[in-house]
Amino acid sequence: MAANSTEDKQNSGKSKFSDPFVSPDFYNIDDLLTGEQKLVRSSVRDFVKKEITPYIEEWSQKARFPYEIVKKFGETGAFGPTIPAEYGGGGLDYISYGLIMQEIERGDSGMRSTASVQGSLVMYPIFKFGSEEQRRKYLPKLAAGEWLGCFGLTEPDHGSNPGGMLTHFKDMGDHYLLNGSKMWISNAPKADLAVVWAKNEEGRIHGLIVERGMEGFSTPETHNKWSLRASTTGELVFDNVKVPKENLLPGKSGLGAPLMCLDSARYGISWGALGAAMDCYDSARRYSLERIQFDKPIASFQLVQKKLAEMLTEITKAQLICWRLGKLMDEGKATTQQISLAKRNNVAMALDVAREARQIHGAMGITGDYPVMRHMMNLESVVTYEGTHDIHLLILGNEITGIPAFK
Ligand code: TGC
Ligand code: FAD
Repeated sequence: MAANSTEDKQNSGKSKFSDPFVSPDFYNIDDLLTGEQKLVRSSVRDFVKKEITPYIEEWSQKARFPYEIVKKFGETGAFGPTIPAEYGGGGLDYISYGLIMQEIERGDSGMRSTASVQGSLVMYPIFKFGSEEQRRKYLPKLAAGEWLGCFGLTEPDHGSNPGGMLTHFKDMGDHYLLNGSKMWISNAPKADLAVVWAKNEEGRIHGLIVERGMEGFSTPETHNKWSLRASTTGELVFDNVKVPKENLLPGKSGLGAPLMCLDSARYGISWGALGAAMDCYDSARRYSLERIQFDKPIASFQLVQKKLAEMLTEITKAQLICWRLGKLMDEGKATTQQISLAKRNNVAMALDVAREARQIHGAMGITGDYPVMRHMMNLESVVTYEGTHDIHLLILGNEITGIPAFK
């Protein structure tokens, strides 16, 4: 192993990167949080400062998914925070869940992807639609990070329109026979199991738990991404896979089942994007005070102040959206459309903040010495996955007018 590599630094516990992040809180939103929520946030913030920020640039530059983070996420309670403790989850409220996603994505969107897929897209459907046996078999191991899961909805020819999926299964009497493929699946190459959405012979969508090692099931990795480089992405290929009947999720069928999971994940992304924006803003603020041009810190120029003031304004608005949406989630009142508004607004806001922050850093902004370019590239995936920016606009358009404009 080359001297000074990430592995060396991890082993010695040292890194050249320090993490001076200070969280913006212009409207005293902390006053709205409970003691427990603040405790959860500070413990995850400490975790990110110790386990993610010192290494993330190198993982991203080398496109390395740090598999060892899975167990560490389990130990820190990042997987399934809202799942009841009897199944290994955190038994926490939705604002705590949001704060966990905010802190992790402050570190990196790809790391948040790993955690939100495991919690919202794998543990949630098993908890919500699974049998008691399935809950007891899978949830504690997923919560602890002993197993990693993935969620297979998107197909090569069906992204925004998952209802058109071709992956299907046949009832063979004592098992199901699964055929088809999924694409762009986060965690897939390293996953121990996949929650897969497929049509039965009547064309009805069901969730199936497919385990690594089942004959005919493979997970080829997707290479050459410019975004989410520390997250692992792949395909799911099913070639006459015999799936035991007890692996079908019995609690709900139809497209509404995966869309319910997406509500939970999109909610987490709203908070996560906020974390990425906060990191970019904080880096730009500090850099602008230190960088001297024309004998003055660049922070003294009105155009730089305009950028910073607008970033802080948008971050503050997004913080208020997240907090209110979290309350609605906890009361069981949040609608899909409210979640769409938050995901769409906050991810677009974070992308704008990242691009402005990149400009404030000048040439330094394109290097891995600062986190902004990495966040910016990551957010190009976040604005597309879990429903593109325009699909969320159409979800809102449908809500406002009652007219679906998807088709
Ligand atoms: P539509 O006709 O609107 O709905 C079909 C059925 O589903 C019901 N439904 C819901 N049920 C529960 N919860 C929800 N949120 C629901 N939304 C809809 C609906 O009532 C209907 O039920 P029924 O009984 O009448 O059949 O469906 P549509 O085919 O017109 O599609 C609507 C559309 C386009 C909004 C939807 O398909 C969509 O959201 N498309 C975007 C696809 C998407 O977001 N994919 C994400 C894949 S996973 C991912 O990206 C993970 S990235 C993870 C990471 O790394 O962090
Ligand atoms: P398309 O649906 O082909 O859309 C292309 C363009 O057309 C977009 O701009 C879109 O807004 C626009 N468009 C499409 N339909 C309409 C319309 N009706 N009206 C107007 N414009 C429209 N999926 C999973 O199932 N599991 C995962 O874990 C997962 N992880 C991912 C990780 C990464 C890094 C990425 C990039 C994607 C991941 N996805 C995952 C897939 C993701 O959800 C899809 O990419 C997304 O839903 C969009 O589908 P698409 O890429 O096929 O784009």
